[in-house]
Amino acid sequence: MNRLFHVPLSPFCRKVRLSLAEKRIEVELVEERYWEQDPDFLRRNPAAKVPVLKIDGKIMAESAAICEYLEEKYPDPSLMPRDPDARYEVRRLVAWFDDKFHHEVTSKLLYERVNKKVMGAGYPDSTNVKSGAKTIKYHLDYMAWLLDHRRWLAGDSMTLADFAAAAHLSSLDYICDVDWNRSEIVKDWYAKIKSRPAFRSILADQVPGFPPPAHYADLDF
Ligand SMILES: N[C@@H](CCC(=O)N[C@@H](CS)C(=O)NCC(=O)O)C(=O)O
Repeated sequence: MNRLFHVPLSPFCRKVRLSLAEKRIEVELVEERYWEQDPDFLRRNPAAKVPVLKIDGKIMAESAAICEYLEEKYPDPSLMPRDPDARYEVRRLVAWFDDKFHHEVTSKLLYERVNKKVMGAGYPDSTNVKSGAKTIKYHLDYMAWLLDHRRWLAGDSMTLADFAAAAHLSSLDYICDVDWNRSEIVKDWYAKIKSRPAFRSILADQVPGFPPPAHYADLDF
């Protein structure tokens, strides 16, 4: 049986879950409290990070490498275009969300508000929270600009770039940190991606002590 060691609100784990589900690859989800540094977990991934995927008799880490492996091994349905320029744009945007957005927004909001409490690592740092809340506006505006020119973030078909963005935004939406009224075009994009069957398991996530807001799982939010 394939297994994904994950934590529910991790955007990197969510990106892999979305790719697996879109490709209809069945997987057992195993919650891994990575901060407890379980020796079995460290053996699976000495980098001590989730996601870790056990598939095809192998153990894999690093969400970008995992998603590219899934794309090459299970190409249908495809989440990468064929054309090199279009592939470049997908990779650029995946990096945008997993590096820049993560550093400027996700780590400032989600990690401060949720991870610190779950790990017993103290109270949120209000300077970080303020900075994340301010910077997400710029990112939503950038997404709106992209979607003004394209049907999906990286072009005319849905790709890994959309899953990377949706993984971060859905984790932040779980704690009510996305202002969907800022841009109708971004809201429409999220409604489209949220209604895909691949999104179901993410919408069913529950983190003890952090109930999601009512709109989180609502397709008509
Ligand atoms: N580049 C890694 C990042 C994964 C990552 O940072 N995961 C977080 C959870 S959201 C984690 O495991 N952090 C533990 C740590 O940094 O020690 C990937 O894409 O898989």
